[in-house]
Amino acid sequence: MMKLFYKSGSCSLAPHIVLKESGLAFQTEAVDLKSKQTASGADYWQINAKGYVPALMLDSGEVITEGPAIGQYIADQAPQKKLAPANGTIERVRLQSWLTFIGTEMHKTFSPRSRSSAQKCTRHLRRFSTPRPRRNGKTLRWPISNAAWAMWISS
Ligand SMILES: N[C@@H](CCC(=O)N[C@@H](CS)C(=O)NCC(=O)O)C(=O)O
Repeated sequence: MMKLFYKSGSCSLAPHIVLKESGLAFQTEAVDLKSKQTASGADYWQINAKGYVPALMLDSGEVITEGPAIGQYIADQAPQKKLAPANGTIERVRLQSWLTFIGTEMHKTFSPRSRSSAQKCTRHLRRFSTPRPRRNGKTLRWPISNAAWAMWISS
């Protein structure tokens, strides 16, 4: 069974949400980011040499790191849930573009410390999204996938 290594209140929430939404079977194991020990006493450096969460261990023992890669891997395991657009489509590239933007331009340089600042940032991020015409004539912002939102909200 897949196992997500996580820390509460951190960006590992994003793949955790994607796992829940996927309906796939998974386990979780908390990581103490100070001591780099997992809840079962394992040395986290041996699991993820980068020392940070999230990390996803597959049945094979292989470990995937980096939230955007983990989220998309999970989404691809449950295509019927439509958590991410299909690989090779322009929509998928748009998701990857947002995830890269969030991961590289925002996550490390800026962390909202309160709900109100997170909401402010979410409004700001919405303004970046591309407006699309709707059938009823109203304008709809291009929907950023749940995974991208989850990544943002939990960063
Ligand atoms: N590039 C990584 C960043 C992961 C990251 O920054 N994780 C933080 C929590 S949000 C962490 O574990 N920090 C502890 C540390 O770096 O020691 C990703 O997107 O998954």
